[in-house]
Amino acid sequence: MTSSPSLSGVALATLLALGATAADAALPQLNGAPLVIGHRGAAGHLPEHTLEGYALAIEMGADFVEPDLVATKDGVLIARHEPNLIATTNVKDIPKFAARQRVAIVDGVPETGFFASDFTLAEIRELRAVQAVGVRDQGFNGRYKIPTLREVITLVKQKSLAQGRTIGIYPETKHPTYHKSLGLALEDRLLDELTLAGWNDRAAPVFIQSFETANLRELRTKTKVRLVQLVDADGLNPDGSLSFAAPYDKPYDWVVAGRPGLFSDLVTPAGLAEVASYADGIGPWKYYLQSTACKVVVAGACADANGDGLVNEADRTVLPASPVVANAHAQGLLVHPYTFRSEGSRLPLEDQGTPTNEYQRFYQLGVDGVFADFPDAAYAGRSMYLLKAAPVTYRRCLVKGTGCSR
Ligand SMILES: [Ca+2]
Repeated sequence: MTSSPSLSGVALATLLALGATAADAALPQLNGAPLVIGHRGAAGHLPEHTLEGYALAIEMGADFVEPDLVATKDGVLIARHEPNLIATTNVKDIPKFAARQRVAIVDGVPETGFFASDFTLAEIRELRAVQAVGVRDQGFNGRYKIPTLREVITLVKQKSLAQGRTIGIYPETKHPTYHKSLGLALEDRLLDELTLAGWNDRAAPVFIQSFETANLRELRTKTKVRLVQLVDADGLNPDGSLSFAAPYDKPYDWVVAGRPGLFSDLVTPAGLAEVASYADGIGPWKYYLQSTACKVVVAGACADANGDGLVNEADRTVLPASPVVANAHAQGLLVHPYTFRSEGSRLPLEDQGTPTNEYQRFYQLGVDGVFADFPDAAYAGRSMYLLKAAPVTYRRCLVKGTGCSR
């Protein structure tokens, strides 16, 4: 199940036996072991938002898989990260769709491409997914279809039965204001699908997430499904402070409503109290919880500290953790940061190119789940964390991936 060489059956049994001699300490999580959330499926391994990617994430131990949602011209919810299909499908290579290319304004930003709302579901069925990240395996391009939300739910239910554990979905309403402006509002469509699945209730294995606030408030009046407020930023400054530039500076509904402020306002104690009035958790960019700073700064920018000729996250050093996890937990809010990626260029110096080190670092901060492009690494990191923190209590979670939450 895991890719970790250190978790062989013998080692696992030995550690479990050792752990059984000591009382388990309580975990810093709000509700049991942290969740492994397959980000866009298993986007590090297979093209994002495909049934094959979601299935792989589940086979790698993911507790939840994450379909981002956009609407087709005929109002069907499909799994895509962007309304613009150009980067994640082969649409630009299909001559019959060439005339569909145009400029659209998404959250105030003009984009050129092919937009889901210009395609019927029947036309979407003709497209195939591609790996959007150039350094990742391009060998699966052109093989897999673009799934509907309904197909994702069907897959997850089949996999839950087959694996004997409950696997959930973590749908994100993408650009809610934009979709409303097109007459393709996502919220009721999503709730209709959840109702059809028997999953429109508090106990459903579902979290709904959004970077906007107004649509979460609207959803709170319509459903008891758990809601998560995403908290974005634009980037990281050399000193580890977050930068804020449009369109990643604030929820787009705030722009429309003329509300001042930044995403960071949502993770102050007052902001968290506000979020707790309509949501069950936050999904912050991980640097809100523990940031990184340049090891060497030259002319106001990060320099190549590790001497590999590149300047990236591996040239940054981990800073002390912020109080955001504790403050969110004090409001009863779950904390599910994003996005964890296994490439060495994405890991700061202290993690030494080993993704399980980063996961353990965040699990030890008390995060309640992680959005992982490589769910196998998130699962392996969780096993290592639980073996140290609570091997007896979470034995079933360690061995079978069940009973991870209390
Ligand atoms: Ca470097």
